[in-house]
Amino acid sequence: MTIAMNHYRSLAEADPDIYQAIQNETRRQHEGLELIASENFVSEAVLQAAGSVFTNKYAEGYPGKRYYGGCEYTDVVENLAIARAKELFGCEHVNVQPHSGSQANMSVYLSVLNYGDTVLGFDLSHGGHLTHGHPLNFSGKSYKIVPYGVTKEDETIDYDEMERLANEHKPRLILCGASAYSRTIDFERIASIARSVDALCMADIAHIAGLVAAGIHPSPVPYMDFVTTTTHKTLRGPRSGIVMCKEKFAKDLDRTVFPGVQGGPLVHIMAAKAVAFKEALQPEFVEYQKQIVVNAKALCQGLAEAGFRIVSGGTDNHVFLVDVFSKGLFGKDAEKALDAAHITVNKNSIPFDTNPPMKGSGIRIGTPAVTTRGMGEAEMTTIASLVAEVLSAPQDESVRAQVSAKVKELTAQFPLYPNRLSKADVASGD
Ligand code: DSN
Repeated sequence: MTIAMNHYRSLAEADPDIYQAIQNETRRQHEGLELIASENFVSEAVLQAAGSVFTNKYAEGYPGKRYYGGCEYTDVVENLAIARAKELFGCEHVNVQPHSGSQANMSVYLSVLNYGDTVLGFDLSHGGHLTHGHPLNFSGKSYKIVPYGVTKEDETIDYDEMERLANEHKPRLILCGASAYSRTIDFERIASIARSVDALCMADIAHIAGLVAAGIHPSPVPYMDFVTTTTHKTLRGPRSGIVMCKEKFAKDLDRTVFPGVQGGPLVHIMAAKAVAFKEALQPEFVEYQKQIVVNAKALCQGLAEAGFRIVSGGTDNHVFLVDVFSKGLFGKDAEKALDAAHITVNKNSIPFDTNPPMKGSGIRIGTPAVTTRGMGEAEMTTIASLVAEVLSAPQDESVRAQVSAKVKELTAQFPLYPNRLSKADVASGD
């Protein structure tokens, strides 16, 4: 009896340490300015689905073909996630089981490549991703990676060089997509380069998936053999991934995701993905994505006016890189100073960086999270001046304290998770 009773205690009662950490994190998210380009704030509905009893369920297999009983409601969830993702992106086939973007990418590679095959991938130090061939990642260890990058002149993707490399190396796969690239990607051109050398092509749209879904960035889906994405960045779903592909690759892809790469899917997270896809199909989502870009341009312009060099001179999407080393600062120190003022960014290498990645010459700034809170261009101008104030005196604790107070004032006007926040306030004793 006691065992069963204890099982249903609230988190606050059962584990005050973890409860307190969650409350503190709720407050941290509310009180700070979140400018990490890959982060966002999911809706209450997505949070509820992610925290649901589906976490209890094993469901290896696919709808209608499971290795476990009791999957009737899991099938409802997975079928809805599939149908909604197809409607959202207009893809022929989608697998909604990958736990993450890395596993989504791994599933594509393992379904069409042999170890040692040649792959063209966007250089991490020019804005690419770890799983697109970094030497320390499984991708770089498993395949012969030929990196392409951006031009020195305008810091945009060097498509001519990509074409030259494709002709020289005859890759089996050309990868595109980025983690720190602020310009529109010409997916059609990349796919045509791939076709010209008989290579397959894959776009990883983790960062821009929301923009693509809303029609703000051209979609790679008509052109690419595979499109992968995480679901938690601009798409504003739970932390997870999906893979889309042309029908002819569907069977191999599904077999690679399960049982090739993963065991049981995270059904609670598939449920949360389904909820996020439904949200992304609403007209408000298009408005939200438009505002993300308007905000990024405004914030970028504010920082340029404050004298910072912006990589490639601006942004077409949700993210941009600020070359803080042009003002004598390492990205690492800029990140630390801003963190102390409750403005969260991440240090980032810039193309042709002369500093090591752990120091970095840049910081990466993105607007998905602040836009979710309802902030607009006026707030972006304010944020630009707050960032500039901190970075003009990065060691000055009084500046940090002043900016921190202004950040708190600003964020108080845009409450985040109000239902959860009041509990967080009570828990902190404020
Ligand atoms: N680590 C992610 C980012 O911050 O962009 C990419 O997976």
